[in-house]
Amino acid sequence: MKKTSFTVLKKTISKATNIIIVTHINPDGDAMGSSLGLYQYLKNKKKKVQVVVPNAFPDFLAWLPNSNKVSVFEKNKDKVEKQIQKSDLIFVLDFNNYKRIEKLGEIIQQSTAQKILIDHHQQPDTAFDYFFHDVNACSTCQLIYDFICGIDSPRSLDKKTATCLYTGIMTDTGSFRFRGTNEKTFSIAAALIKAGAPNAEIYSRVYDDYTQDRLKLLGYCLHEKLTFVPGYKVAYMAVSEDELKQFDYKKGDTEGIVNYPLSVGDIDVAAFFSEKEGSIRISFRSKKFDVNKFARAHFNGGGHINAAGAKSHGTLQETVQKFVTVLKQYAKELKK
Ligand SMILES: [Mn+2]
Repeated sequence: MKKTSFTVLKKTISKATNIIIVTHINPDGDAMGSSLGLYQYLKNKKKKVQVVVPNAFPDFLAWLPNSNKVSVFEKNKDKVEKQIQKSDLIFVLDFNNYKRIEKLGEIIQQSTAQKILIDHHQQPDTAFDYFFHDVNACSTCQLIYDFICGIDSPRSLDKKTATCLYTGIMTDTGSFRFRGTNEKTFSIAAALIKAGAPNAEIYSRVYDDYTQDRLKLLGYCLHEKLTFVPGYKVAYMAVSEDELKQFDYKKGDTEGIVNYPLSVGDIDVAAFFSEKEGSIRISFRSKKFDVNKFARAHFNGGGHINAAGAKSHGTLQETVQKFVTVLKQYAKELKK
Protein backbone atom coordinates (compact mmCIF):
# COMPACT_ATOMS: atom_id res chain seq x y z
CA MET A 1 0.00 0.00 0.00
CA LYS A 2 1.61 3.27 -1.10
CA LYS A 3 1.06 6.33 1.03
CA THR A 4 -0.99 9.09 -0.53
CA SER A 5 0.96 12.20 -1.35
CA PHE A 6 -0.71 15.00 -3.25
CA THR A 7 2.47 15.59 -5.27
CA VAL A 8 2.50 11.98 -6.44
CA LEU A 9 -1.25 11.98 -7.13
CA LYS A 10 -0.98 15.20 -9.10
CA LYS A 11 1.83 13.74 -11.21
CA THR A 12 -0.12 10.50 -11.73
CA ILE A 13 -3.11 12.46 -13.03
CA SER A 14 -1.05 14.72 -15.27
CA LYS A 15 0.65 11.68 -16.87
CA ALA A 16 -2.64 9.86 -17.48
CA THR A 17 -4.23 10.07 -20.91
CA ASN A 18 -7.37 7.93 -20.47
CA ILE A 19 -9.07 8.20 -17.11
CA ILE A 20 -11.98 6.08 -15.89
CA ILE A 21 -14.07 6.89 -12.83
CA VAL A 22 -16.06 3.99 -11.42
CA THR A 23 -18.50 3.83 -8.53
CA HIS A 24 -20.69 1.26 -6.77
CA ILE A 25 -23.72 -0.75 -7.81
CA ASN A 26 -27.08 1.01 -7.32
CA PRO A 27 -25.37 4.40 -7.38
CA ASP A 28 -26.68 6.90 -4.82
CA GLY A 29 -26.26 10.67 -4.45
CA ASP A 30 -22.74 10.40 -3.05
CA ALA A 31 -21.62 7.90 -5.71
CA MET A 32 -22.96 10.01 -8.58
CA GLY A 33 -22.03 13.34 -7.00
CA SER A 34 -18.42 12.32 -6.36
CA SER A 35 -18.01 10.70 -9.80
CA LEU A 36 -19.52 13.59 -11.76
CA GLY A 37 -17.82 16.20 -9.56
CA LEU A 38 -14.41 14.68 -10.18
CA TYR A 39 -15.32 14.19 -13.86
CA GLN A 40 -16.11 17.90 -14.26
CA TYR A 41 -12.92 18.93 -12.48
CA LEU A 42 -10.76 16.67 -14.69
CA LYS A 43 -12.61 17.81 -17.84
CA ASN A 44 -11.83 21.40 -16.90
CA LYS A 45 -8.19 20.31 -16.76
CA LYS A 46 -8.58 19.03 -20.34
CA LYS A 47 -8.28 15.36 -19.38
CA LYS A 48 -9.99 12.53 -21.23
CA VAL A 49 -12.41 11.04 -18.70
CA GLN A 50 -15.24 8.51 -18.66
CA VAL A 51 -17.59 7.78 -15.75
CA VAL A 52 -18.70 4.14 -15.52
CA VAL A 53 -21.48 2.76 -13.29
CA PRO A 54 -22.30 -0.95 -12.85
CA ASN A 55 -26.06 -0.41 -13.29
CA ALA A 56 -28.44 2.49 -13.87
CA PHE A 57 -28.68 5.39 -11.43
CA PRO A 58 -32.09 6.58 -10.14
CA ASP A 59 -34.09 9.23 -12.02
CA PHE A 60 -33.91 11.67 -9.12
CA LEU A 61 -30.19 12.09 -9.90
CA ALA A 62 -30.59 12.43 -13.66
CA TRP A 63 -30.49 16.24 -13.45
CA LEU A 64 -26.84 16.18 -12.24
CA PRO A 65 -24.54 17.89 -14.75
CA ASN A 66 -23.13 15.42 -17.32
CA SER A 67 -25.15 12.43 -16.07
CA ASN A 68 -26.05 11.83 -19.74
CA LYS A 69 -22.37 11.06 -20.45
CA VAL A 70 -22.16 8.20 -17.94
CA SER A 71 -21.65 4.65 -19.30
CA VAL A 72 -23.83 1.96 -17.74
CA PHE A 73 -21.96 -1.38 -17.71
CA GLU A 74 -25.12 -3.51 -17.53
CA LYS A 75 -26.42 -1.94 -20.76
CA ASN A 76 -23.15 -1.70 -22.68
CA LYS A 77 -20.78 -4.41 -21.46
CA ASP A 78 -18.48 -4.56 -24.51
CA LYS A 79 -18.14 -0.82 -24.87
CA VAL A 80 -17.32 -0.35 -21.17
CA GLU A 81 -14.83 -3.24 -21.20
CA LYS A 82 -12.99 -1.60 -24.11
CA GLN A 83 -13.01 1.78 -22.37
CA ILE A 84 -11.44 0.19 -19.30
CA GLN A 85 -8.83 -1.72 -21.28
CA LYS A 86 -7.78 1.54 -22.96
CA SER A 87 -7.48 3.42 -19.67
CA ASP A 88 -4.26 4.10 -17.78
CA LEU A 89 -5.79 5.53 -14.61
CA ILE A 90 -8.91 4.40 -12.74
CA PHE A 91 -10.56 6.19 -9.84
CA VAL A 92 -12.63 3.92 -7.60
CA LEU A 93 -15.13 6.06 -5.67
CA ASP A 94 -17.47 5.50 -2.72
CA PHE A 95 -16.86 1.75 -2.37
CA ASN A 96 -13.75 -0.27 -1.75
CA ASN A 97 -14.30 -3.87 -2.69
CA TYR A 98 -14.23 -5.03 -6.33
CA LYS A 99 -16.47 -7.98 -5.45
CA ARG A 100 -19.33 -5.58 -4.88
CA ILE A 101 -19.44 -4.78 -8.60
CA GLU A 102 -18.99 -8.40 -9.69
CA LYS A 103 -17.94 -8.81 -13.37
CA LEU A 104 -17.08 -5.11 -13.76
CA GLY A 105 -14.80 -5.45 -10.75
CA GLU A 106 -12.95 -8.35 -12.38
CA ILE A 107 -12.38 -6.32 -15.56
CA ILE A 108 -11.02 -3.41 -13.52
CA GLN A 109 -8.78 -5.65 -11.45
CA GLN A 110 -7.33 -7.21 -14.59
CA SER A 111 -6.57 -3.86 -16.17
CA THR A 112 -2.99 -2.59 -15.91
CA ALA A 113 -4.14 0.98 -15.18
CA GLN A 114 -3.09 2.60 -11.92
CA LYS A 115 -5.93 2.64 -9.40
CA ILE A 116 -6.75 5.38 -6.93
CA LEU A 117 -9.29 4.66 -4.20
CA ILE A 118 -11.24 7.60 -2.76
CA ASP A 119 -13.73 6.33 -0.20
CA HIS A 120 -15.12 6.56 3.33
CA HIS A 121 -16.37 2.98 3.96
CA GLN A 122 -14.90 0.59 6.51
CA GLN A 123 -12.18 -1.97 5.81
CA PRO A 124 -10.97 -1.22 2.26
CA ASP A 125 -9.47 -3.88 -0.02
CA THR A 126 -5.75 -3.57 -0.55
CA ALA A 127 -5.80 -3.87 -4.35
CA PHE A 128 -5.26 -0.18 -5.12
CA ASP A 129 -2.11 1.76 -5.98
CA TYR A 130 -3.12 4.86 -4.06
CA PHE A 131 -5.49 5.42 -1.16
CA PHE A 132 -7.37 8.56 -0.21
CA HIS A 133 -9.52 6.95 2.42
CA ASP A 134 -11.09 8.22 5.63
CA VAL A 135 -13.90 6.47 7.51
CA ASN A 136 -14.52 9.66 9.46
CA ALA A 137 -15.43 11.63 6.35
CA CYS A 138 -19.19 12.15 6.07
CA SER A 139 -19.15 11.39 2.35
CA THR A 140 -16.92 10.60 -0.60
CA CYS A 141 -17.90 14.01 -1.99
CA GLN A 142 -16.23 15.65 1.01
CA LEU A 143 -13.08 13.63 0.24
CA ILE A 144 -13.22 14.70 -3.42
CA TYR A 145 -13.35 18.30 -2.23
CA ASP A 146 -10.25 17.70 -0.06
CA PHE A 147 -8.59 15.84 -2.92
CA ILE A 148 -9.12 18.66 -5.43
CA CYS A 149 -7.96 21.25 -2.90
CA GLY A 150 -4.92 19.07 -2.15
CA ILE A 151 -3.75 18.67 -5.73
CA ASP A 152 -5.03 22.07 -6.86
CA SER A 153 -6.97 24.85 -5.11
CA PRO A 154 -10.57 25.62 -4.05
CA ARG A 155 -10.64 28.20 -6.84
CA SER A 156 -10.58 25.37 -9.38
CA LEU A 157 -14.14 24.32 -8.39
CA ASP A 158 -16.67 25.60 -10.88
CA LYS A 159 -20.45 25.69 -10.43
CA LYS A 160 -21.02 22.21 -11.92
CA THR A 161 -18.33 20.56 -9.77
CA ALA A 162 -19.65 22.32 -6.66
CA THR A 163 -23.23 21.27 -7.45
CA CYS A 164 -22.27 17.60 -7.76
CA LEU A 165 -20.20 17.59 -4.57
CA TYR A 166 -22.86 19.43 -2.56
CA THR A 167 -25.45 16.87 -3.67
CA GLY A 168 -23.42 13.93 -2.32
CA ILE A 169 -22.65 15.65 0.97
CA MET A 170 -26.32 16.52 1.42
CA THR A 171 -27.62 13.01 0.62
CA ASP A 172 -24.96 11.04 2.56
CA THR A 173 -25.43 13.15 5.69
CA GLY A 174 -29.25 12.89 5.53
CA SER A 175 -29.34 16.64 4.89
CA PHE A 176 -26.61 17.45 7.42
CA ARG A 177 -27.95 15.49 10.37
CA PHE A 178 -26.18 12.10 10.59
CA ARG A 179 -23.22 11.41 12.85
CA GLY A 180 -20.04 12.37 11.01
CA THR A 181 -21.57 15.71 10.00
CA ASN A 182 -19.30 18.23 11.67
CA GLU A 183 -17.85 21.71 11.48
CA LYS A 184 -15.73 20.67 8.51
CA THR A 185 -18.78 19.41 6.60
CA PHE A 186 -20.51 22.76 7.04
CA SER A 187 -17.45 24.76 6.07
CA ILE A 188 -17.04 22.66 2.90
CA ALA A 189 -20.76 23.05 2.17
CA ALA A 190 -20.33 26.81 2.57
CA ALA A 191 -17.36 26.79 0.18
CA LEU A 192 -19.40 24.82 -2.36
CA ILE A 193 -22.31 27.27 -2.12
CA LYS A 194 -19.81 30.08 -2.60
CA ALA A 195 -18.53 28.27 -5.70
CA GLY A 196 -22.07 28.30 -7.10
CA ALA A 197 -23.90 25.22 -5.77
CA PRO A 198 -27.60 26.25 -5.62
CA ASN A 199 -28.33 24.58 -2.26
CA ALA A 200 -32.11 25.11 -2.04
CA GLU A 201 -32.57 24.03 -5.65
CA ILE A 202 -30.45 20.90 -5.08
CA TYR A 203 -32.56 19.93 -2.06
CA SER A 204 -35.73 20.41 -4.04
CA ARG A 205 -34.46 18.44 -7.04
CA VAL A 206 -33.54 15.48 -4.85
CA TYR A 207 -36.34 15.41 -2.27
CA ASP A 208 -39.31 17.23 -3.78
CA ASP A 209 -39.53 15.23 -6.95
CA TYR A 210 -41.35 12.08 -5.83
CA THR A 211 -43.97 10.52 -8.04
CA GLN A 212 -47.41 9.97 -6.47
CA ASP A 213 -46.71 6.23 -6.48
CA ARG A 214 -43.43 6.68 -4.62
CA LEU A 215 -45.10 8.61 -1.82
CA LYS A 216 -47.89 6.03 -1.62
CA LEU A 217 -45.30 3.22 -1.48
CA LEU A 218 -43.71 4.95 1.53
CA GLY A 219 -47.15 5.18 3.16
CA TYR A 220 -47.81 1.51 2.43
CA CYS A 221 -44.48 0.42 3.92
CA LEU A 222 -45.08 2.42 7.11
CA HIS A 223 -48.71 1.42 7.52
CA GLU A 224 -48.72 -2.19 6.31
CA LYS A 225 -45.16 -3.46 6.52
CA LEU A 226 -43.48 -1.91 9.52
CA THR A 227 -42.78 -4.60 12.13
CA PHE A 228 -41.37 -3.99 15.59
CA VAL A 229 -39.44 -7.00 16.91
CA PRO A 230 -40.99 -7.74 20.35
CA GLY A 231 -38.65 -6.94 23.21
CA TYR A 232 -35.93 -5.59 20.93
CA LYS A 233 -34.87 -2.10 19.87
CA VAL A 234 -35.32 -3.28 16.29
CA ALA A 235 -37.85 -2.66 13.53
CA TYR A 236 -37.95 -3.79 9.92
CA MET A 237 -39.97 -3.70 6.72
CA ALA A 238 -39.94 -6.27 3.92
CA VAL A 239 -41.56 -5.76 0.51
CA SER A 240 -41.88 -8.24 -2.32
CA GLU A 241 -41.42 -7.55 -6.01
CA ASP A 242 -45.20 -7.91 -6.50
CA GLU A 243 -45.91 -5.29 -3.88
CA LEU A 244 -43.39 -2.93 -5.49
CA LYS A 245 -45.12 -3.49 -8.83
CA GLN A 246 -48.42 -2.31 -7.36
CA PHE A 247 -46.75 1.07 -6.92
CA ASP A 248 -45.16 1.09 -10.38
CA TYR A 249 -41.74 0.78 -8.76
CA LYS A 250 -38.85 2.72 -10.33
CA LYS A 251 -35.23 2.53 -9.25
CA GLY A 252 -34.67 4.74 -6.23
CA ASP A 253 -38.28 4.63 -5.02
CA THR A 254 -37.42 2.74 -1.82
CA GLU A 255 -34.45 4.98 -1.05
CA GLY A 256 -34.65 6.45 2.45
CA ILE A 257 -37.61 4.37 3.67
CA VAL A 258 -35.27 2.43 5.99
CA ASN A 259 -34.60 5.57 8.05
CA TYR A 260 -38.18 6.05 9.26
CA PRO A 261 -38.29 3.44 12.08
CA LEU A 262 -35.37 5.24 13.78
CA SER A 263 -37.71 8.15 14.46
CA VAL A 264 -39.27 5.97 17.19
CA GLY A 265 -37.55 6.79 20.49
CA ASP A 266 -36.47 3.33 21.63
CA ILE A 267 -35.58 1.90 18.21
CA ASP A 268 -31.83 1.57 17.60
CA VAL A 269 -31.76 -0.65 14.49
CA ALA A 270 -33.87 -0.50 11.35
CA ALA A 271 -33.76 -2.89 8.42
CA PHE A 272 -35.41 -2.72 5.02
CA PHE A 273 -35.69 -5.80 2.80
CA SER A 274 -36.80 -5.56 -0.81
CA GLU A 275 -37.08 -8.21 -3.45
CA LYS A 276 -35.58 -7.00 -6.72
CA GLU A 277 -34.84 -9.10 -9.77
CA GLY A 278 -34.96 -12.32 -7.79
CA SER A 279 -32.57 -11.37 -5.01
CA ILE A 280 -33.12 -9.53 -1.76
CA ARG A 281 -31.57 -6.13 -1.12
CA ILE A 282 -31.07 -5.25 2.51
CA SER A 283 -30.43 -1.84 4.07
CA PHE A 284 -29.51 -1.44 7.71
CA ARG A 285 -29.55 1.80 9.71
CA SER A 286 -28.82 2.40 13.38
CA LYS A 287 -28.38 5.06 16.00
CA LYS A 288 -25.62 3.26 17.97
CA PHE A 289 -25.35 -0.43 17.04
CA ASP A 290 -22.58 -1.33 14.56
CA VAL A 291 -24.53 -2.44 11.48
CA ASN A 292 -21.35 -2.65 9.37
CA LYS A 293 -20.06 -5.48 11.56
CA PHE A 294 -23.50 -7.07 11.66
CA ALA A 295 -23.94 -6.95 7.86
CA ARG A 296 -20.44 -8.36 7.32
CA ALA A 297 -20.85 -11.15 9.85
CA HIS A 298 -24.25 -12.44 8.74
CA PHE A 299 -25.13 -11.13 5.27
CA ASN A 300 -21.82 -10.71 3.45
CA GLY A 301 -22.44 -6.97 3.26
CA GLY A 302 -20.95 -3.90 4.89
CA GLY A 303 -20.77 -0.13 4.93
CA HIS A 304 -20.59 2.20 7.88
CA ILE A 305 -21.26 1.83 11.61
CA ASN A 306 -24.70 3.45 11.29
CA ALA A 307 -25.56 2.57 7.67
CA ALA A 308 -24.83 -0.63 5.81
CA GLY A 309 -26.16 -2.77 3.01
CA ALA A 310 -26.19 -6.37 1.85
CA LYS A 311 -27.66 -8.73 -0.69
CA SER A 312 -29.23 -12.11 -0.02
CA HIS A 313 -30.00 -14.91 -2.45
CA GLY A 314 -32.58 -16.61 -0.22
CA THR A 315 -36.28 -15.78 -0.42
CA LEU A 316 -37.68 -12.67 1.21
CA GLN A 317 -39.19 -14.75 4.01
CA GLU A 318 -36.01 -16.75 4.63
CA THR A 319 -33.92 -13.58 4.74
CA VAL A 320 -36.22 -11.89 7.25
CA GLN A 321 -36.33 -15.08 9.33
CA LYS A 322 -32.54 -15.24 9.40
CA PHE A 323 -32.38 -11.59 10.45
CA VAL A 324 -34.78 -12.10 13.34
CA THR A 325 -32.94 -15.25 14.43
CA VAL A 326 -29.42 -13.76 14.43
CA LEU A 327 -30.67 -10.76 16.40
CA LYS A 328 -30.78 -13.07 19.43
CA GLN A 329 -26.98 -13.19 19.43
CA TYR A 330 -27.06 -9.45 20.12
CA ALA A 331 -29.60 -9.56 22.94
CA LYS A 332 -27.19 -7.79 25.27
CA GLU A 333 -27.00 -4.72 23.07
CA LEU A 334 -30.42 -4.81 21.47
CA LYS A 335 -32.88 -5.97 24.14
CA LYS A 336 -35.05 -3.26 25.58
MN1 LIG B 1 -20.89 7.59 0.45
